[in-house]
Amino acid sequence: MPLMSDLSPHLTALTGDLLAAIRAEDTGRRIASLLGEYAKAHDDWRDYAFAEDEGYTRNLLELNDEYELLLLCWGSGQRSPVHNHEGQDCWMAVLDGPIEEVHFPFPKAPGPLDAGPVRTFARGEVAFIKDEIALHQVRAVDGRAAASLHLYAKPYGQCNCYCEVTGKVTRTPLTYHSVRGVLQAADA
Ligand code: CSS
Ligand code: FE2
Repeated sequence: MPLMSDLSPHLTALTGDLLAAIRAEDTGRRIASLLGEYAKAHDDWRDYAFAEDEGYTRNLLELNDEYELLLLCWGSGQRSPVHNHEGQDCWMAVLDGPIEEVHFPFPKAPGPLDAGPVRTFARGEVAFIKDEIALHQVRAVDGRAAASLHLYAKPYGQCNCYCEVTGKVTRTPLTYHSVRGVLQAADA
């Protein structure tokens, strides 16, 4: 586990509330509500935000045995690959948007992927996905940079990324651009 300094007060409160909710096996609705309320009310996440021209950044806020909380920063038009979530639950709360999510039904045969439902989320709105629902792709839209809070329960360090055109799957390590505000070496 990386060394982590203290978090700002509202994020500290959020990480504690999330841990209590997950340990109490609260509903997904409770977790979504904690994330959404934070996203509507607070801006201290900006202390941990880094943007990059090359692509969206993954900035670690909290990592424990139960979950991982990341701040993702999306430049205008930047997108994730189509990907899975390693059998884990994923909540995405928009901090600054809008952000578009496209579902892709899990492919039944080799070949191009079929896009499914598309939804757009504004600040304070929360998306939920897991592998039983679909694969997905996420991107910043409307010519604006965006930011989102991602909770993965439990944490994972690699995922499957899919080429939309061929369906080819690539096993992809998931790295951190920063850890609680501290930039990481590019090969970390
Ligand atoms: N799963 C992607 C972001 S979209 S949920 C990631 O963690 O980089
Ligand atoms: Fe995702």
